[in-house]
Amino acid sequence: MLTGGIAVIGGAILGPVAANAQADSAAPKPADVQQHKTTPGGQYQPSLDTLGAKPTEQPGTKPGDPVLSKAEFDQANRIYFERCAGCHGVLRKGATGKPLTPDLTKKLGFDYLRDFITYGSPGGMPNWGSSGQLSEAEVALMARYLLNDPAQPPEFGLKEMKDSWKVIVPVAQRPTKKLNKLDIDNLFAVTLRDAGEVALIDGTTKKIELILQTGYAVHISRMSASGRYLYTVGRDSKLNLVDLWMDPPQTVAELKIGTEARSVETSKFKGYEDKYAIAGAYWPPQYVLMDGATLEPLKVVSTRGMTYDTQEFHPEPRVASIVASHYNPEFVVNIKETGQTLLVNYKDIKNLKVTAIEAERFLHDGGFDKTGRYFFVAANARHRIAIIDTKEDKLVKVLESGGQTPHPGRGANFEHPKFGPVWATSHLGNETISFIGSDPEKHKDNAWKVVQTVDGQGGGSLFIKTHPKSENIYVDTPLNTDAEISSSVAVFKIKDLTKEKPEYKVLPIGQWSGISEGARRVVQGEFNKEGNEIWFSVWNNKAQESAIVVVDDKTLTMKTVIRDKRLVTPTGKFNVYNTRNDVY
Ligand code: DHE
Repeated sequence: MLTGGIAVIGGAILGPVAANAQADSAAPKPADVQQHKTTPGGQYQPSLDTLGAKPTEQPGTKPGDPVLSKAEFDQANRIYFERCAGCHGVLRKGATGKPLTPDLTKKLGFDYLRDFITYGSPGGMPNWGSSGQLSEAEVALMARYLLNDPAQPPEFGLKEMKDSWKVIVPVAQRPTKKLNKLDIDNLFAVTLRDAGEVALIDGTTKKIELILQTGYAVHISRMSASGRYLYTVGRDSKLNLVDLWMDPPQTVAELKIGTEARSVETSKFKGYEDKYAIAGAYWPPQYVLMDGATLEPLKVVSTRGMTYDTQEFHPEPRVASIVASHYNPEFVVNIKETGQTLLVNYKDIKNLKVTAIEAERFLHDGGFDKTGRYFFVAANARHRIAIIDTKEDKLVKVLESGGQTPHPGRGANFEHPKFGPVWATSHLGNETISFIGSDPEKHKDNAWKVVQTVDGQGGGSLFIKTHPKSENIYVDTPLNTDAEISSSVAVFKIKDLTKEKPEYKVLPIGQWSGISEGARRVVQGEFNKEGNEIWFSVWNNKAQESAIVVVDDKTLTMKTVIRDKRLVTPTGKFNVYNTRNDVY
């Protein structure tokens, strides 16, 4: 359901769109804004609800500031972190939205703020009041809250991490060989988002082998280089380390690395397999290097610092995607607000070497090219892709993605019939699917250029997928506002890309699931190890039934539907083999 400019998905509010509060000189008039529509790209913003739920100290009131009681402050603070902080920043210094610090808000005044929050703006601010999302009293409360100093949520350093750290099964008590009969390489770790759980599903039998308790609104899973260990990260920054050799697999260690986090990865360079793990936080802005087998936190590094372009201090640069280099003992850590890609060398953690690459602001998600050397990362709010050479440790290029708000997931690699090897992304903001040349040796003229764009079903796409053995490219559109489009997937035949206007086939995955209730958003295709079938989540809200639909890649027909009451809000799926080997 899309309400008042925010996407309410699977029962979770994804957050507000970017605002331009202080950009407009006069309060917006209802007549100007009634028509404005929020784009899917704008709807997809972080909701910092873990932070919102934490007790935060109320800043003192300056003379002339509106006075908020403790109860009013707590309520406003919660609303701010859940709905506003994703765009305007935890400290209100601005991110994709404008800053809302008191020096600016006081110039605008109470009436302006109240009206802006009520009616929103065509620039992207949702109409929180007139949509009914916030009551009149809540809007007035938020306007008063914004006239006060920002609240500063607590830091989370090594001490707090160590206090949260649990080694449930010490390394010495773990098996020395695989004890269970699971086909680990073809297991799928499936995020059960609103349950705070991960399901382990067998890729052949489609049986749910196990449900693991994980962090709040668990986000992604990554596998160690050997495939033995599975790491999950919750939005509350809780990491679970699962030993897949045990019978049954179980969580062997836990750690919290902050208050809000989204990414985790493990060392993959030769000689360092399974040795280190890394996780990145949104709050506090930091990344943490850990022992791969126990999650013992070894080094906490702040990301606060200068923006790459204007070289201004940013107090809360969030850590977005992290991947492990195959060419150097390094993690590739992408920092949103400062626009830097950090190559963090883990060879000598005591004397940490970090190469800071000037990439682009608002880095989000990305993946490698098929050789594993070049990393493509979407600077989504800038509509650009930055390409990093992880062998030479340098920026290759930043280019326009060809569409609005690129969101590749890890992207898709295939041999284009005309242009040679390409990496592909779809877009949140429109129907464009872009193919970027990725072979600087044999196809030099095409390398690092958008060689072709094709039109998919519409905007609201989050993930594009193929497999080296597949002849198809699958594009989801879970955030499209049209129910038929958000519950289906477009499939392009690679061989048809030579046509002037390549056509796609629509797979009605939501309908195939047999579920009739809910929005049935279809999200994130993931191939099995063989590369002959692709799994899609049919994502309803927590109180409704969800499912996973397995599609035969050759015939593009439905093969199996996994329906089980334990499959609560399934979203991301991570096949062990494909994830540990970066096959996509
Ligand atoms: Fe994600 C990856 C952040 C909302 C499903 N998501 C990522 C990554 C980041 C990120 C930084 C890259 C991790 C990496 O590679 O190391 N996601 C965010 C947000 O900030 C955002 C927009 C809002 C929020 O408050 O969290 C957000 N993400 C979502 C969802 O609503 C999705 C669709 C459903 C869910 O489970 O939460 C979702 N994100 C995913 C998935 C991946 C991901 C499935 C990994 C894709 C892959 O193929 O690797």
